[in-house]
Amino acid sequence: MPLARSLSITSLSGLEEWDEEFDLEDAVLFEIAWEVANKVGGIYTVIQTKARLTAEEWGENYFLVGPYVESNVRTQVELIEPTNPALKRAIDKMNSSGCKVYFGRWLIEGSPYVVLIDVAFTAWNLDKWKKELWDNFSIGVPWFDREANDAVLFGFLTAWLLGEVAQCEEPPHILAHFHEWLAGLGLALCRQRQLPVATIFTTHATLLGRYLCAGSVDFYNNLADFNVDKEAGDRQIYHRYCLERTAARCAHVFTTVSQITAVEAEHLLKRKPDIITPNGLNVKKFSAMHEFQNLHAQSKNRIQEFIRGHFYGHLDFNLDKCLFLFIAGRYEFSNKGADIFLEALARLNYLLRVNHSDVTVVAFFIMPARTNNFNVETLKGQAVRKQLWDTAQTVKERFGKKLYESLLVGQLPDVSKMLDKDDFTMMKRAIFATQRQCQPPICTHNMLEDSNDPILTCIRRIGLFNSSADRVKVIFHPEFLSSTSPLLPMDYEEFVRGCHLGVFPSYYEPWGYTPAECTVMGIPSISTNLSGFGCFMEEHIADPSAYGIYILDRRYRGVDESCNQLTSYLFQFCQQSRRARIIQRNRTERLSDLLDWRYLGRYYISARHMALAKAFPDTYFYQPHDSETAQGFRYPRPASVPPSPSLSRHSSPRQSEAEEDDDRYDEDAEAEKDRLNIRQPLTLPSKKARFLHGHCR
Ligand code: U2F
Ligand code: UDP
Ligand code: G6P
Repeated sequence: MPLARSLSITSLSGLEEWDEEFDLEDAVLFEIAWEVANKVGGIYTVIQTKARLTAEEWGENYFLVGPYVESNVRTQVELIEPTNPALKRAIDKMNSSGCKVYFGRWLIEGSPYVVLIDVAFTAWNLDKWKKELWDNFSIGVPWFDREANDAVLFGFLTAWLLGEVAQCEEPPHILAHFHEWLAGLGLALCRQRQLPVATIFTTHATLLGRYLCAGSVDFYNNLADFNVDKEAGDRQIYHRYCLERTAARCAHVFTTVSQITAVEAEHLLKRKPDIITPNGLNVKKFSAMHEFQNLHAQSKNRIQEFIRGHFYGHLDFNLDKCLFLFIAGRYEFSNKGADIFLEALARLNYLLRVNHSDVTVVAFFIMPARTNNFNVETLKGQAVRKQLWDTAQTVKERFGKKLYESLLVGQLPDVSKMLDKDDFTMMKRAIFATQRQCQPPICTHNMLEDSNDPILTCIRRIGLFNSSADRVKVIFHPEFLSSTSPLLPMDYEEFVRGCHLGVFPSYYEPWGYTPAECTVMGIPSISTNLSGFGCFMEEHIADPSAYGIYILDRRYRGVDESCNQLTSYLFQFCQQSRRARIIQRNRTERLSDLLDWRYLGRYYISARHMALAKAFPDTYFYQPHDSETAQGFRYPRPASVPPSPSLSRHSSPRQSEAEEDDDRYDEDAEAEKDRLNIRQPLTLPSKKARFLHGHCR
């Protein structure tokens, strides 16, 4: 078996470093998820961004296992012969027994190996396997639940694969990390068949939690009291719930993505997670320190171009004083907080109007819904803008030619003759084309369920119709963004960079990648203390809002109060000067290291060590770091923010206006000062693992 490389992290400016070396020789890691090379949602982001670090740590001994989806494989995977002899034998054996299992390299950073299983090809086993599931676990899966059927097939096939690897001569120590209920059955089968496999189960949300929150249940106050079997049964997800609960209960190590989901799991899945494994990102650092600010300016220009087209004929606001806000993600209207965002926008509109503000806010809603493609009015907007641009270019060329000819004969041009009648006719025609009878549209697409769509219904109720008196305009883009779109040709990352603030006031959010992505791009965001991300940031930053991390209280306040708090955050944000926004973005971006897998990956490492030690106690020994209360860190209040508690409430950079006028104020010096301060640790339940190989307890 080739040697795995060990991990050594030394370059996380200011953060506690992890530089322990440990020996992973003789162990192989399988990471199993339905979203391996298959984008469905947030779990894909977890696996895809973490791959580079895990591949660095495990080298040739790291294998991701997922479903074979032809369209994905064609664009993302290079199929090759299996590199590992034990795995090659296992795959060959399965393929000669009527399965289709592929091996390749996933073409992402870290190029990890992937084993992709065609579940449909073995669907003829479904009834047999379902019977086995019923006989051994008493879980009955109904025929009509396609996703659960896939989970059964995927589960039996992954357990088969691991069983084959375990049967080879001189088998390695196998560690298998399963993500989410769709992959969970493979774990339960490994345990039931008593395979020599160390298992980890990570849940990214609980099924019941998601369903209960989407209804009108007071979730967090009743967590301990739900009759879980009945609630699952009422929602016709009892079998899925059983698969999830079985995996959580059977795992050697059970983890969730945040503390808030840990509490949820304890009550709904009846097992307290052994460790929290927060979600990280693969943070790219630019060599020029403020490059991300330039990218913001570039992307913002492109969004402004779109706005010019969208609001043609109604461009009565100053684009230079226009702020772009957005919410994005799964279309779960109340779970994602789109409901209170809209309500807060209506209140903000009122505040900006009565205060005669010259700021205009454009709020984007990027949430995929069922549509019939772009609507004509929106496409026309971009066509009109293009036509005006072309007209201006034509006139400019003709103007330029006359100017040139005049200079050639040594004369200054007669300005009154530079534009002739034809030019004016052309320009008048172009201006006439910008006349519009209707308001600029709210929605960019033809919605299939227009009359009962929750966002559109709410907009109708609160009356935000993009009228010229409104200081808050709304654009609903019910499709994920793409750089090939004829309307807004930008990918999601470019779009986020061009915006000023991400707004994610979620009610149910186990982690929430969207605000984390904003942070590493240096874009401030609003999240809540009911989201894994919000709680994590609250725990690690003394004054989050000073860093552009606004955390809404949805835990201890009623909806109306939370909405007022959101409105006041938005209003405060609108009052910031450009200089203040630039300083704030710098501070936000400084938090990137905290969200980097190079830092957060250590929790996965601990979970793996814990599992190996539990499954193979004669070989591996796990001991948490010296003291149980291992010290972590906390980002201090930025050096330039006054430390007085009375001021800390509004500690956005606006409060530091004195510094804005102060020539001596130096952001880079502030950054350095903060980095040094970080070295003074406060609290964090971080357990640094000491991991010994080859020693018995
Ligand atoms: C959790 O998020 P999930 O990804 O597990 O959420 P799901 O509901 O299972 O997946 C829904 C995904 O489907 C995608 C969209 C969603 O993320 O990207 N989608 C789509 O591609 N097209 C559509 O038309 C509609 C939806 C959890 F909830 C998060 O808080 C965590 O951050 C995440 C990772 O741990 O896991
Ligand atoms: N996203 C995307 N394109 C878009 C909007 C969002 O790819 O146009 C991605 C975004 O980058 C994030 C994911 O969708 O990674 C949403 O993840 P999050 O954890 O916020 O919520 P989930 O939908 O997984 O519950
Ligand atoms: C970045 C650019 C600046 C630009 C600013 C606009 O910092 O480097 O050149 O002026 O963005 O900021 P704003 O918040 O107004 O979009």
